Order: sequence, then C-alpha cells, then structure tokens
Amino acid sequence: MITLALSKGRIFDETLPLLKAAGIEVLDDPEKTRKLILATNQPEVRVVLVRATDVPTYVQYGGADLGITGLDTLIEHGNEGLYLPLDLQIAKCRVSVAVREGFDYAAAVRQGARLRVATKYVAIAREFFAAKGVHVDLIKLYGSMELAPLTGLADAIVDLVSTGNTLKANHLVEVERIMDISSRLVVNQAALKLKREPIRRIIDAFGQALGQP
Ligand code: PRT
Ligand code: MG
Repeated sequence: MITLALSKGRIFDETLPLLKAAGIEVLDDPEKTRKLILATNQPEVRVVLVRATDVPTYVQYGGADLGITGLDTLIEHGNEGLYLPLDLQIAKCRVSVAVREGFDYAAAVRQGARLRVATKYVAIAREFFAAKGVHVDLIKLYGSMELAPLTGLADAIVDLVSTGNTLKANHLVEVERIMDISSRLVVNQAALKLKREPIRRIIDAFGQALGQP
C-alpha cells in the first residue's frame, strides 16, 4: 500500500491533475465526505487527509509514504528524514512583510528599535530579519495574522500573499517580499527504499506531467 498525505483545499485541488497524470483518481470528494482515508482507483494507493501543517510530520514518521506540502510549511518543519524530489509548481504564493497603511516601515527599520512582528512563520521571519540585522520580537500566531497590526498586537506581520486582496481589504501594505513559495513533493526516505518501484512510478509521472525529465 502507498499512502499519500494531502491537505484539503487548494493543495488537494491542485494535486488532482498531477494524480490523474499518474493514473490515480481519488474516489471521494474531501469537501463532501467525512472520511479521512480516501480510496483511489488503484487498490494499492490511498490518500490521507491531514492539516496542511501536519503533512511533513506524517511523512517524516512514516504515517504516509509521500505528501504534498508548501515550501513555507516545509521550512518551518525542517526536512529531516524527507526526500524532496520535485517542485510541483502548485499553490503558488509568496511570504512577505506587511504593515498597516501609513506605518513608516523604512523609518522603523532604520531607527534600529525592536520591531514587533506577528507570524505563523517564525523560522522564516527570524532568519530574514537576522540577515538584515533588524532586531525583532516575534509573536507566534496560528491564523488571522492580518489582524495583528490593526489591533496594536504587532507593527508588522510575515504572512503568505497571493493576490494581495486580503491585505488590501484590511488596509495593510506589502513592504518586503521574503521568498516565493510553491508546493513540494515530500517522500519518506525509508519508504523510498522499501517501496522503490511504486513510489518511483508516482514521482516520474508527476515529473513528466510537469514537463521535467
Ligand atoms: O488552514 P490550515 O490551518 O489547516 O492550514 P493552512 O492555512 O496552512 O492550509 P491552506 O490549505 O490554507 O494552505 C496550504 C498551503 O497553500 C500553504 O502552506 C501555502 O504553501 C499555499 N498557499 C498558496 C496559500 C496561499 N496561496 C494563500 N493565499 N496559503 C494561504 N494563503 C492565505 C494567506 O495566508 C492569506 O491569509 O490566503 C490569504 C492571502 O491570499 P490573497 O490572495 O488575498 O493574497
Ligand atoms: Mg488556511
């Protein structure tokens, strides 16, 4: 049995065409079923639905053989025990710094005062501001980062931006772009050895669908 860990929503939706290219069709709609283990048209392949942030954990400890996860999540989790064969070019966005409209970010950074930054992406934010030599107090949040500068919880946020509509709707502006994000195929290294053939077949089919040799 090959187990693939996916999160519901954009990653699941954007993974379907790749699965199809590998001849795999998921038999249930995750938005309609309450099942967490979904069968596919291939009796030896199943999909498990987990929280986006839990995908690397499932694959690392062998709860799943493969998974698909954003680079953002992967960096925060670390890639120990994981083989990363493909950038799938799906669920694209960027990690950026944003502040309230009218907040003088350049001056705040120049003055060298400590900047209060709220984020779910503590590792990415810490590394980014350390490289710039900016002192920050990081405040860990698990969601709705956009609210932090509006309520005085923080001066800035580090969050994912795709269209920019969420920032705009909350009167926030993007002041720095930290990195581009897309989703990666992650594979359990032990599973790759034990189930080499079927896992290779999936990696190769995904690679071909992406136009990679
Ligand atoms: O929801 P849950 O807490 O379970 O986890 P999650 O929010 O991490 O999952 P999900 O499915 O929302 O995101 C999974 C992955 O999709 C992320 O890890 C990213 O790699 C990728 N991705 C791509 C995005 C976006 N685009 C995105 N726009 N993830 C989140 N967003 C959010 C962003 O956080 C912000 O709130 O959408 C909002 C901004 O969107 P725009 O279009 O208004 O700029
Ligand atoms: Mg979400």
